[in-house]
Amino acid sequence: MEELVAEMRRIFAVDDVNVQDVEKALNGYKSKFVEWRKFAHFDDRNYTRNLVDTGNGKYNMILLCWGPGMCTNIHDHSGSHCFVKMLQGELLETRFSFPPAGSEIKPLEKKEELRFGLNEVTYMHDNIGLHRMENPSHSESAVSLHLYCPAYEECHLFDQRTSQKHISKVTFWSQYGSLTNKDDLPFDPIARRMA
Ligand code: CSS
Ligand code: FE2
Repeated sequence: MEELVAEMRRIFAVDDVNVQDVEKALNGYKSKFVEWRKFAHFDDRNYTRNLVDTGNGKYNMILLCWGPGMCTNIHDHSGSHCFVKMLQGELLETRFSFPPAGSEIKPLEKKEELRFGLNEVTYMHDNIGLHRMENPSHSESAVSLHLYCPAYEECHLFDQRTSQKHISKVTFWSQYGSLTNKDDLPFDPIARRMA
């Protein structure tokens, strides 16, 4: 994991990110529990985001911990590249078309469903569309490593039935292995809604 972070910092030292280089580095990493367990903090109510590295301001590397059945709302990625590497368990991704700006009230168009298992890597971008990620297991947890570049603090959540959107803040359950002070997390239950 430390080597992976060092490799990412090398890749991102240049100005233009090469998506293939990032995918190759993530594919090359084989998940080892002892290497990432210090970042893996679960919550009973929601999936959690645990900040691993900010890459000198070039990206956010985040470990996501998913209890059985937990899922995101349908969301965009604020124009950033989004890479996902599976470290444990399985995730189901449902992709939707990005609705045109100022679009009328109608359901989002579902495009495809994809499943990712241990050590698999996937890539997402607003150019491809929107997605929902979920842990489809009723009994097993899942852990995934996400890399977003550039890092972003807000994204949009979309209502599947109406295509209407609203802004949501990206908050961290822990940072560099230490739990975030709960006073620093938004109290507003709407702001706490996860992407
Ligand atoms: N972007 C989502 C995770 S799925 S890529 C989030 O930050 O909650
Ligand atoms: Fe996402």
